[in-house]
Amino acid sequence: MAIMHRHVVSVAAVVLAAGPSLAACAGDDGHTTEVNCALEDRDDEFLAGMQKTGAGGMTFTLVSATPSPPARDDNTWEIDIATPAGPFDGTVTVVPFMPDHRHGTPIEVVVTPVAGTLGRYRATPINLWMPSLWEITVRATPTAGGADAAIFRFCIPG
Ligand SMILES: [Cu+2]
Repeated sequence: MAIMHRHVVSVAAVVLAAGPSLAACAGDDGHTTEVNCALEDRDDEFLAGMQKTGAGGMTFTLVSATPSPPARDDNTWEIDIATPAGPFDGTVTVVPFMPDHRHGTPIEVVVTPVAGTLGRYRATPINLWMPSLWEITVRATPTAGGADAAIFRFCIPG
């Protein structure tokens, strides 16, 4: 019961903060029931060092996640990005999105290069504020050439 109550409060807070565009989320997707991630088969199994390859051939390695595995509310990730030619250098964005609810989070993820390790980026806060499936899109745009992206999918229990 305590979990349900806390959840309703957090939904209301975000709806108030973000305006009416998120209002539909609170009523139509069963948020008051507990999310059982064991029943979710679209998510990735988190593993430090897990890697995805974008359509353009860049690799995106989730070097570390804090907390581990990814959990509700604020997360910090370190991501290594490489092109076939070597470590990536350019602009990186990280955007969380809930595909079933069609919304993200009002808190922008700040992405900064990690000093001393070419191609490594720290992303924080990745604010996964609601239980259920999240898609976290990591997009890398080089100073020259085409952008590439990878999507990490995690189910947040609650
Ligand atoms: Cu949602």
